[in-house]
Amino acid sequence: MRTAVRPRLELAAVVLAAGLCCADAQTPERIAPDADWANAITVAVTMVNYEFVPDRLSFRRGVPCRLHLENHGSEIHDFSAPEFFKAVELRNPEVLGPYATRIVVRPHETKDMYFIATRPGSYELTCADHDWAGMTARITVE
Ligand SMILES: [Cu+2]
Repeated sequence: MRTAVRPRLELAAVVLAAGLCCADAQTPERIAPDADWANAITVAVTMVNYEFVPDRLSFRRGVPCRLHLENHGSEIHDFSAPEFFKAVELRNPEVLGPYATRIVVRPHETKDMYFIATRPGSYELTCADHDWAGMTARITVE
């Protein structure tokens, strides 16, 4: 009886351990366990009708960064940068809401995105609703 039960317990332990491992892999601290988020390098961007201020953003690869967005305009603006989002590890992916490619910021709202850039390059930033009005910018990851 004892020999029949025991392998099952061991299997359960292995399954449990695998489950914990996978759950752990989804938390960002797994990506950078020692990242010092309290001292993340902050870049603040103000969104107005119809500009990003500043319109040249620069981040360094491999260090914790915080992108602080403030909408001072009277319309909804978004931080749309699909290629840039592919080049970073997001600590708080929920900031993207239902979209995978942009952060929507309502008038008078602020949002923070915490991330570590992983891929150097130059990335286009637009407000998807107002790119026609020249609301575009450029992000550089060094
Ligand atoms: Cu806009």
